Amino acid sequence: MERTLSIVKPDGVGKNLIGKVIKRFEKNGLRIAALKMLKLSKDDAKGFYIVHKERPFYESLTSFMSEGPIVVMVVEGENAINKVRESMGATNPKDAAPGTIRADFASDIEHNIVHGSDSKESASYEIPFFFSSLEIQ
Ligand code: 3AN
Repeated sequence: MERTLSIVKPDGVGKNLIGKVIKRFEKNGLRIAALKMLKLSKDDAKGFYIVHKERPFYESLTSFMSEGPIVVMVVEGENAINKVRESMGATNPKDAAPGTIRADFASDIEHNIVHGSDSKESASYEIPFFFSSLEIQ
C-alpha cells in the first residue's frame, strides 16, 4: 500500500474537471484517503515547489499555482505513485499518451491540470505539506 499527493491545479478547477480527475484515479484502482479545496499564496506555492527553485519556470509556475483554488488529495493504493502518474500522462501534454488526463484536457506544459508526487521522497514531503495525520482516512 502506498500514498501519494495529487493536486487538481487552478486550470483543472477552472475547467470543472475535479470529478473527472478523481474518477480516473478511482477507475485505476486507487482510493481517495483525504481531500480538500484551498488557495495557495505565492509563498505557499514557492514552498511546495521548492525543489524547482533553480528552474527557469519557478516564477511563472508558482504564480499560476497561486492564481486560483486547487483541490489537494491523498491517493492510496498499490503502486499509487506510479498509477497516478500513469493516469496523468507526461508533463508536456504534447507527449502525453492518448487517454491520459493531460492528453485529454491540458493546454500546455505549465497549465497541465494535475500534479502527482514523483517519488516516495516527494510524497513524504508533499502529503504533510497539506494534511495532518488526523485528516487522512
Ligand atoms: P510533473 O508535474 O509531470 O512531475 P515536474 O515535476 O517536472 O513535472 O514539474 C513540475 C511542474 O512544473 C509541472 N507540472 C509543470 O506545471 C511545470 N513545468 C515543468 N516543466 C516546465 C517547463 N519546461 N516550462 C513550464 N513549466 C514547466
